[in-house]
Amino acid sequence: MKKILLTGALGQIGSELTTKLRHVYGSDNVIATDIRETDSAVVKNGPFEKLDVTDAEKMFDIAKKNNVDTIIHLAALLSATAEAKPLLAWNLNMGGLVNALETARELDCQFFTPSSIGAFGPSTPKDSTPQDTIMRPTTMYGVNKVSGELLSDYYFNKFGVDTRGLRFPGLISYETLPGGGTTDYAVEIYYEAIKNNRYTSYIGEGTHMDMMYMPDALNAIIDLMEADGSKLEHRNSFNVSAMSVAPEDIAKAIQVHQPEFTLNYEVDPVRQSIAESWPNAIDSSAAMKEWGFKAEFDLAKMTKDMLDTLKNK
Ligand code: VAH
Repeated sequence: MKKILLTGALGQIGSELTTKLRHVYGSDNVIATDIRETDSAVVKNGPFEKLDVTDAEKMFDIAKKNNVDTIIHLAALLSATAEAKPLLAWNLNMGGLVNALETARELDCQFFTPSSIGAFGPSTPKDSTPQDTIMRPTTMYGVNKVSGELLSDYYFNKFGVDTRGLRFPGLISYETLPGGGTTDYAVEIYYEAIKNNRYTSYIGEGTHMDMMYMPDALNAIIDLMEADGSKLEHRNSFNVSAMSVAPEDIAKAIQVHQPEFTLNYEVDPVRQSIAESWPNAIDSSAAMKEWGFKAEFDLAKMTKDMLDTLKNK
């Protein structure tokens, strides 16, 4: 990666990945784009352009003008929003992806887009979910993600585009709040712990999902993109996870620091049913074997860092 075009740069992953990539590759070598513009560091600290990813011509023009060699395509609607607006999700998630893949093909760029544990469905083995297994998601987001994996593999096999992807778990971070996800509760709980020392979870007790702290997610993207492609047996997309937790597990980790913290539940049936269609815990061994994936943060270490940082924020 030398010159990178990033879409969805103001989102939960994009806002931190843009800053990290600018540190690693140089600010002028990371062109951040998003459909909106704010006065954030992403916009102020390096090249930024407004881009609606359904505008193929503008995406191509920005990529060509900046002579990029890498496209990191993050712009997408997340699971809960996609379930509420399925046709918009299909048009944006798939239309944007096709435009990004076509731009990568025409300009010979390396390509990354995230998949998700949402690409799995109720018939997928729920524990130690294998890298290669049945994938019949029952959500629009899952249909988008599994289609995106197949399309990205197609562009590699048919056109030789160096496509790579990660099936992300829920991502926990303190810079930018996620929007419209099913796992957002795992971010909200830390903000509420600081503000009110209590949280009401919309995901029910005992509902396990894979999670990962944002620093590990950012390192995984860079490590995968810098990995020797000849050693990759898989491409789109690798299972990666750092922990499998239920809401009560996070609450217990918070109570180590805030013993009075309380958790209660008001389950949202839509997001609960999405969560229940996903695995409890996936197997990351292919990523570990093929490009050395390793998560540094477990639940205890992440919780301490989240609480310490949010207290000072
Ligand atoms: C969502 N945060 O909740 C995203 C992610 C695995 C979950 O894909 O939709």
